[in-house]
Amino acid sequence: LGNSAELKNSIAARMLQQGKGHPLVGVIMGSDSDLPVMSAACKILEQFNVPFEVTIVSAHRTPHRMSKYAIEAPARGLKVIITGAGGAAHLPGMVAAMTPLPVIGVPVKGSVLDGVDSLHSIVQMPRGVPVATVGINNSTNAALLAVRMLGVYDSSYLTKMEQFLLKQEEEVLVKAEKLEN
Ligand code: RP5
Repeated sequence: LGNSAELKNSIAARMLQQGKGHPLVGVIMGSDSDLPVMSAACKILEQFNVPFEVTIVSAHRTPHRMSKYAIEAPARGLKVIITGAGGAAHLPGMVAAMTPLPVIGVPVKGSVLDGVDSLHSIVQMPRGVPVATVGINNSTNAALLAVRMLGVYDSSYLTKMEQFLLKQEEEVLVKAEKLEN
């Protein structure tokens, strides 16, 4: 997933897989320009061996595709939907409005306003329609949160998350030790 061409090939491969496997997590984004940010989520899901699908769904440019995706997601077996969008980032909120599944929103930083526009669009949901919002461009945390959600019904994901946290802690302790000596 190093460059744009690889990313697009990866997306194409995932889209071909769609319907054949049984993805538990859907990773969707408003535009292919969000791919460089959203690829970090895909990497984490691959790392945790989570079956997932990834595709482009735009709230504004493909509204009918968006509603179909959100409405059909539970019956297709998805458990969590990760949504990335920038600017007037309506995708996460609108998907959350049309599905009972947990929806995680990733505010993508555009070329103006430093991503604060996306963050505010996603986080300021009305009562009754929650979107779990992560930091600007932080699709890594979106995927980690999705893995924790899957752990609620499949404890193997909790075990993997515990191992991840231990490894992360060890890495910091090694750095601290190097700094101290
Ligand atoms: C949003 O508009 C997308 O999520 C993207 O972040 C932003 C810009 O899209 P492009 O004009 O680059 O396709 O809907």
